Amino acid sequence: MGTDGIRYTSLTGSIAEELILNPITGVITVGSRDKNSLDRELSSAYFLTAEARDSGGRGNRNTVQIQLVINDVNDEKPTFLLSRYEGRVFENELQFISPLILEAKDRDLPSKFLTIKT
Ligand SMILES: [Ca+2]
Ligand SMILES: [Ca+2]
Repeated sequence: MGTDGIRYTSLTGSIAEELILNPITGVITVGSRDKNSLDRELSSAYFLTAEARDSGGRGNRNTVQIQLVINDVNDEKPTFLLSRYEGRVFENELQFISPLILEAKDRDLPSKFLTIKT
């Protein structure tokens, strides 16, 4: 049956249930159940194993490893390290008694497009 008889018969791994393997074409797509299931902030890469069999999916089998890399998007908002900040300044003064510094962090990767040069 040659190449025409090859079927892509299984996809296994920690997030295999989130993906769909077309048994005829071998195309792997993301399932539509939950688009938030691929979260770079949880894991930036996954490993899967795919299997192919000849003779219409009933013959000899072989497997291949797949590394799926999750590229980052800016989907996390900044979070402040404190829930509330307080500053104090004497009236008629221009400077705070002690510096008032906000600090926030963001779980996304650093942006490649927003660089501030001084
Ligand atoms: Ca962000
Ligand atoms: Ca992100």
